[in-house]
Amino acid sequence: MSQFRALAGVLRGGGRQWLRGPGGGVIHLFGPKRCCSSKAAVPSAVASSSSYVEEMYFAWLEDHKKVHESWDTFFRNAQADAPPGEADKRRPSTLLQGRAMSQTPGMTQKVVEDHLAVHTLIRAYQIRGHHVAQLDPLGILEADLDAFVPSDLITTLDKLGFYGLDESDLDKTFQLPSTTFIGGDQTTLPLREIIRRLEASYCGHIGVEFMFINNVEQCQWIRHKFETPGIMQFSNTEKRTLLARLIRSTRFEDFLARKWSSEKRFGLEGCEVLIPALKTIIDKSSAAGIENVIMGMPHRGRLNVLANVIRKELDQIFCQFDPKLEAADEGSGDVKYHLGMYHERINRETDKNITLSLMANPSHLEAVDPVVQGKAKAEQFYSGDTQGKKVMSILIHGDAAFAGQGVVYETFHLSELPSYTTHGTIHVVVNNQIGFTTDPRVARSSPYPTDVARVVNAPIFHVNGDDPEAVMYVCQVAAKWRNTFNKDVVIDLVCYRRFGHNEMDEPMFTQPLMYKQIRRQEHVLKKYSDKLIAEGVVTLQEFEEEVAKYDKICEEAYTSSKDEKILHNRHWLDSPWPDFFTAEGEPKSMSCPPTGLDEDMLQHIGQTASSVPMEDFKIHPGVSRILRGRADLVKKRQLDWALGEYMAFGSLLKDGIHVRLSGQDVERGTFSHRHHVLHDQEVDKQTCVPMNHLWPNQAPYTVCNSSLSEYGVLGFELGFAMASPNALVLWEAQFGDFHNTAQCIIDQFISPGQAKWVRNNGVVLLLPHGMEGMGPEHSSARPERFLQMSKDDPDRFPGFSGDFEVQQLYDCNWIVVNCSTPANYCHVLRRQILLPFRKPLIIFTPKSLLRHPDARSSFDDLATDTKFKRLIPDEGLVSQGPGRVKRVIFCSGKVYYELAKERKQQDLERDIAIIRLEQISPFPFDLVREELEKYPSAELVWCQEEHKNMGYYDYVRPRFLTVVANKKPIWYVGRDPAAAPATGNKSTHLNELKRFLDTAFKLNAFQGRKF
Ligand SMILES: Cc1ncc(C[n+]2csc(CCOP(=O)(O)OP(=O)(O)O)c2C)c(N)n1
Ligand SMILES: [Mg+2]
Repeated sequence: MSQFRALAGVLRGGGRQWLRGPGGGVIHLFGPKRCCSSKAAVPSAVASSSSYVEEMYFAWLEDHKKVHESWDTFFRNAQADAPPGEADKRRPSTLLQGRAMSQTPGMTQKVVEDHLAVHTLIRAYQIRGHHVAQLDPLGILEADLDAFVPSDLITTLDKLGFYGLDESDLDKTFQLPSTTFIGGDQTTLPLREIIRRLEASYCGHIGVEFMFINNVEQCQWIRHKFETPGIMQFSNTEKRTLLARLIRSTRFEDFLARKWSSEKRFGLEGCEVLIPALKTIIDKSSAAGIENVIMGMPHRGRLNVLANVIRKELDQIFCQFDPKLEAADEGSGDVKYHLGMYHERINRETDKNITLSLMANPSHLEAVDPVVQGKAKAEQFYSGDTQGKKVMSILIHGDAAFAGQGVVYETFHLSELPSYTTHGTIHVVVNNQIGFTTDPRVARSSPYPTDVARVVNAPIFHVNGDDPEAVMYVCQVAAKWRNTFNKDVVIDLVCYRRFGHNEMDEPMFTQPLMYKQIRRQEHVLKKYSDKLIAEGVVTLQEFEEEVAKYDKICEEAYTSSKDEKILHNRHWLDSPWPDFFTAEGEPKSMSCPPTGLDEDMLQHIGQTASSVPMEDFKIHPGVSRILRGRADLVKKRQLDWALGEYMAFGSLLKDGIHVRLSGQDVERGTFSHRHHVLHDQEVDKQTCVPMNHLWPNQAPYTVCNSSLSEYGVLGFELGFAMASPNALVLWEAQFGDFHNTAQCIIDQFISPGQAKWVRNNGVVLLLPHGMEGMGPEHSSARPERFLQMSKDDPDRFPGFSGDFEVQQLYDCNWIVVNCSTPANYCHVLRRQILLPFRKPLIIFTPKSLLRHPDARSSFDDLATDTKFKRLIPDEGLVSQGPGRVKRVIFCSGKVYYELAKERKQQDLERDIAIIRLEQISPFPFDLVREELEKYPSAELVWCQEEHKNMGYYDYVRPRFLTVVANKKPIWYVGRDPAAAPATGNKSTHLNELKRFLDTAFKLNAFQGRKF
């Protein structure tokens, strides 16, 4: 780098010389105007010589005076020499071939070559300049992990030889290509100046990585923003604002450190510039029309962002440090640097209203990324912001996490998908060049932590965090980029971490040299205030007054925080639903209306589901057959699974409830049963979604095939469901087995979300589940895992007054169901919306039952006064003599049909009752008790098709025992314990099934056994 700086001096010196053209005169080929027009953009800087000559030729054709007289002579000669008829042709290649060159061979060749060399050199800086940019404030590490200097950057004079140039060429003047803006309004520059300006644009405190972008207009836009001479200018007012923001950022951390020296806060020291950076992004976005910004960020600097960007009241933040304060409202709460926030205010710079929210997040780094995107998408959707002009998202990342966590990649891949795009996210990486104790050289294989963003052609602006003005500039450009192209952009704030990972950590154990340098490092606030004082922008006194003013604000807030008697978790909500709850944030009732539907509605939805509501639309004969099958069912007043789902969605849409179904291949349905999107067989991309043709003024139905991601997409849908309670948002796994690649979203957000962050979320997970001999990875949605995380007490019969069902649902953390009939599936989806609160709903959905002739419901099961059955009693022959029943088998899901068939075959329909548990959690204690009272002398069996250590058994067993007060055993019938969820061998599968069905109906199977 020092070599490089020395060279800069050499380049700046030297007298003026001009490069002579072929005729000996000064080359002056083009007019002054260079713009982003497509014409200007056509030739690339490393074009072949013919394209360069073409560029000049076309200029010459426009006006002979536009090019140097030597080129004028050259083209005149060539034209005169051309055979009749060729001289007028617009392509000069034939014209020039051989003949023209021979007119002025040596000179022309040299001019062309030197110009090409300079073009190539300019392009080299545009591509690789960032590798030598001065990005590290500490000056010890290379931001790209590599001290290697690209051989095509002129960091020493001898490297001019790479281009066939030498020192003597430095003062020659070169025509600038249309792919650079370094000339400003000059079209030619001496090579010395070209290199100097390229260095200033690409090798200073900003490193711009963008040449991989495959869109010429976008590249030109960026070049213009970073190459135009003098473009990075700030007024004194802007500089003072920047200083004031830096003061707040710095003094906030100082204040916390002073008051709570032994508390973890994951301070921002070393990257204080993050606060003015975010504020600049928000100011510029607000000026561009953005009204709502949704942000996600990790631990580092979060309290500072809450205080100084979102503007959470300081006393509310400070009281989070008081260990004695108890929470006033529900939930277990979360640590202070995870809490979310929502705030509407006036943006001081633009005087416009702006809503800022910071999403609550778990410790799991980057997990919040897709959640933020989902919420942003929903806010855009509900405000009719189809282009992302009003709502945008900002994601803040740590360098190690951004490079290491796969969900970052999954989230990037959603960024341009029609049903998932948020029309451009601004990513800010707090690149403190360390992850906890790990050096970046062992934390990633890519040069920069930001390389993952290249997959979506997002420009990446690396910037030295100790140059606040450079940071501001980059943020302005990023905001303009996002609001111009509606595409993602990344700002890599290269900074350092002044202390340990948290305030208790000793960084010298692992990074001794880095931390010796950090100790010597002057604070950015000191550097910048000195600079502004030296420039006369502020006086020392003004600076000190500004500092004192903010310190006073902090002190006063600290004093008032002492008056707080109680913590309000609700004050930290990132997504309030004011109209859905009472003013106190409570549900407006504690009951749920019946979820049935009237006959007309069932008929109408059924008919739409069986038809193609568009003219001249040719569907596939196979789909025709399916629709005809549906029509037949509707005529018979029957429902299969697909129709049950149709009834739920269609009826909710009528009531203005938006329904969004997302997941892999959901439009058709993995099992080809759904067909919510019809494809015209003759017109490409012509589709029809009958669900959107149901009612006038209905709510929109969104059904969207997702990318092949679980973690990213489930996170996204969870975020989507946060924006409004008036939407049914469903994510379907291709097979339930695959949900575990999204386990983090389930464990960290869905199960404990309300407890940690007091927010409701009604997201629905559809998880195809069932042992059908398909092997270990297409069988189990792992019910045991969901049930283990359900919080209802196994040992206590809940003593609710009022509506038991609703109270119990209100009390739980999520609802887990396995419906055995289409009608019950429809009811549970409708109940999800008709409830006066929202809880996540996990549904184990069937595969073979989708088409099972017995797994059908009648319209009567959906009649107006019907509702979801948490448990389906046995209404068959056993009901004629319940006292005589010898065994009651409880089960859930598809196994019911296997049990019922076997019982019939064995003629045991009067002796054995089969009862279906449809809602497994919260456990329907009340209904189970009712059932058990019906069959006083029967023995109790739990039967499941899953292995004993899986499925529902561990969950239901203690709860059954609670119902019977431990006076009776509940025997297990099902597969033996196993490591894999299912066998891959079909005959083993069938043998297992036969074995446990035999046990289920062997009346003496448990005789003599102790419990
Ligand atoms: C998914 C996940 N894995 C591991 C951790 C533990 N952890 C907490 S902070 C941290 C380092 C993060 O480094 P970086 O992303 O650079 O952020 P910084 O702390 O440097 O700001 C790690 C590994 C975590 N929180 N989440
Ligand atoms: Mg880091």
